[in-house]
Parts: sequence; C-alpha cells; structure tokens
Amino acid sequence: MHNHLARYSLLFLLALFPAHVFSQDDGAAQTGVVKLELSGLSDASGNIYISVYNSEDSWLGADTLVTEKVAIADALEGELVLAELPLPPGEYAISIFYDLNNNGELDTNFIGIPKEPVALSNNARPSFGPPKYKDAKFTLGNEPVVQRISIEAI
Ligand SMILES: [Ca+2]
Repeated sequence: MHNHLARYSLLFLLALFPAHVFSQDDGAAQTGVVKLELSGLSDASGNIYISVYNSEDSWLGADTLVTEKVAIADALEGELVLAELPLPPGEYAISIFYDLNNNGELDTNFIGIPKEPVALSNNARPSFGPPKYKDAKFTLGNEPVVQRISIEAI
C-alpha cells in the first residue's frame, strides 16, 4: 500500500513539471529545426528522400541519422517543396535524391555515380569526385536553419 502511494506521488510530481525541467542541462533534449526549401521539383511527381548525416565517417553511407521520404505532391507550396526536420542542435550535412523511377532507392551506375537527381545542403556541388562532407555541413543551433536547395529534376 505504501509503495503504491509512493509511486502515485512520484507520478503526480512528474505530471506537475514539464519534461524540460528535468532535462534542462541535457543539450540533446533541446530541439532545433532545419527547414528545407527545395526548388526544381514543381513539375515532378513521386517522392524525394532526405538523408541526414552528422559525421564525415557516415557521410553518404547507409548509416543515416535520419531518413525521410517526402511525397512531392503533399509538400509542394508554390514552386517549392517544403520539409521540416526537427533535430537537436549540432552539425549536420544533408543529401537529397529524387526517386525518378520510384523504386525507393538511389539508382547509380556501375561506378557509383547517381543516375537520379541529387542535391546537398548548402547547395554544395562537387566539382570533381564524390561530394565532400565539409562542403555540405552546417551548424544548427536553437534557431531554425533554412536550407534553400535546388534539384534539377531532369
Ligand atoms: Ca530510384
């Protein structure tokens, strides 16, 4: 009986205080937001895939921090496809591809070069060789970060 009472008291106390009071010193619990404004897709249909990375080691690999599929028709506002990614403050780089043939993956040729439209945060464009993490990375704080990125949807 006493145990039950103690448990209910604790639940009651937890309910009184919003969660952030308990995690005030934990930076990871705070959430920022990356707002993506993607141009070049207004005549496209189907889906884009957004991959978020937070390290050079994982960059462009299968080990993404976040992967989000966005239906173009649902996210189109005027000429732009809009997407919001809630993320804790930190350093990120984003890769986006337009799934032209709608098979759920980025098709590449035999040496790994994408055959479907891709774009990166900061609008980074590789001049030679694979795109670099350092060119695409950006810092997110508590304020929203807007990334305006153009995709050439063939
Ligand atoms: Ca594909």
